[in-house]
Amino acid sequence: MSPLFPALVSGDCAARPALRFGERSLTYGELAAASAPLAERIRDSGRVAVWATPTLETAVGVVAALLAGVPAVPLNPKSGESELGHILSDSRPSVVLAGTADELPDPLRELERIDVDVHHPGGGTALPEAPEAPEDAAALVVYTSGTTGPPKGAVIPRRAIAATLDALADAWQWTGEDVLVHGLPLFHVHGLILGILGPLRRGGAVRHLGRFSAEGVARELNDGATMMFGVPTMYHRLAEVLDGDVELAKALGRARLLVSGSAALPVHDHERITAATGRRVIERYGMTETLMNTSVRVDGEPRPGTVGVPLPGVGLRLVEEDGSTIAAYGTDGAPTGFCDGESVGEIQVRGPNLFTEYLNRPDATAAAFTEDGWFRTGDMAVLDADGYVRIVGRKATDLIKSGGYKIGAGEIENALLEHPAVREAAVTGEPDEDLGERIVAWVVPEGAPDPALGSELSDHVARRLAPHKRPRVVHFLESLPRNDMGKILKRALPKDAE
Ligand code: MCA
Ligand code: AMP
Repeated sequence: MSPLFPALVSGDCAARPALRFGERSLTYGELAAASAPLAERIRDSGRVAVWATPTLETAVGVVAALLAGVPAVPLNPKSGESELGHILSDSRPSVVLAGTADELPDPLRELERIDVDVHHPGGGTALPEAPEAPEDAAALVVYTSGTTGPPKGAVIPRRAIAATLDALADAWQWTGEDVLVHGLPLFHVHGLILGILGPLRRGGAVRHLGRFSAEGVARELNDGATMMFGVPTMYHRLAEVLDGDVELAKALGRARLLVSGSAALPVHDHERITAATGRRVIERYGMTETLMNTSVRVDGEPRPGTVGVPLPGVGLRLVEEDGSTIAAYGTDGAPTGFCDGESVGEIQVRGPNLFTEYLNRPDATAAAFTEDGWFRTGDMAVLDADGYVRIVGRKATDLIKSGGYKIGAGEIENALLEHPAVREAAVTGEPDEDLGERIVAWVVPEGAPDPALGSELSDHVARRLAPHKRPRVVHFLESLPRNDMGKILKRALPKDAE
């Protein structure tokens, strides 16, 4: 297959900047020199875990795995014991790639550890990508939450990465001249595939902030960065400070492209940013399993509140509960059916951008596709007459999007129930200005709750799963509302009023 990173393997761009994390950076030549020997070393490994801190080491480690044709499993370095244990026993990596100074938790100490050396001497060597890696070979296994149970590993083939990044290049006129700035985590599709592999596929540069901040964004946009990627919480935080910060407004006004994704950006935040900067934020819609499906195009009409039109190569349809198609819009031809901006159906997609399977979960993989091979996203939407997609909700209320992270109510409930002071637990997502949704726990305690139990339960979830999965609010109740069958009626819970 053709290489995933032509600029890296050709050697033509050796002197061009590729990656920058704070003060540390690599040109394409240096990236080739660092990743080539690492690729050689892991070529015969099974899966390779990557301790995905927001650093050069993570980027080099993932690039090396892709060059070697070995699937990489990015790990959230803040994963709690139970989540990390599940991911390791499910994906069974043989090696873990980490930075020299990283302290790895116990379960990872059992694996062979390779410290990534980003400043390998002898810069300038370029390595051809593994010629044997076919297009449908696994490139990444990315863990994503469902409504119940632990996260599932979505197996993402090389083809999907190439297809999605090239479709975005078409929609955004994204070239090697672009310099991207972002502060997204590197263990999810948004930050890793779009935010690191995207610029590298184009032969352009990325500057990672390590941690998102308005100052960091302004500094980089004032210093030549042309695009920014972020989740709505980041744009909301920018919108909150824009009024009093003329310099930030000027910096954002300089950007060629401001892109938001992973959750809906409220129209109010779109409007505040446009009013202050003169720039429109472009939304795109994707999923771990599908990579990117739709986007507002730079040559199209920006329409806040929509996620744009299907990307090249993506087929999209809206489907009724009974399986009948309401409307469709795909690669071939104009929108058909009820493209009236009112008829709601589940978004189903197909195309080269899709994952191949959930690792070790043939049942879940089969359930995710229709009989005729379309992927059920679980997102509900309407289609406008000109093909713009407007997401109106989600099929499963037990999936929560907080800060752009997808979190299953079930996994948090299970973690809460493991705590000795919890007799019963239910978890809901409530609207939150900053996070989109905040996680709220409803707990029936064993006996009278200690005043500190709320924060203890929150810490317990952070330790077991991950800090972003911790309940932001914990309510104590005498009993949970249940129906005649004993099922918890979440809709009958009082609204969280914070
Ligand atoms: C807080 N912390 C704790 C606890 N409480 N640690 C342990 N125990 C606790 N009880 C720590 C956190 O680890 C963190 O540490 C710090 O306190 C702040 O945490 P938090 O409040 O959760 O973070 P935040 O500042 O509110 O983060 C907002 C954020 C973040 C930066 C917007 O939510 C974020 O990065 N979101 C991006 C999500 C994303 O990339 N989604 C993509 C998946 P420290 O200070 O060390 O950080 S979706 C996807 O990929 C699809 C394909 C798509 O369409 O894009
Ligand atoms: P994840 O499983 O973490 O990859 O999250 C995928 C989900 O994020 C999708 O199914 C959508 O619900 C949501 N999502 C992603 N981008 C957008 C967007 N621009 N607007 C609304 N929802 C989005």
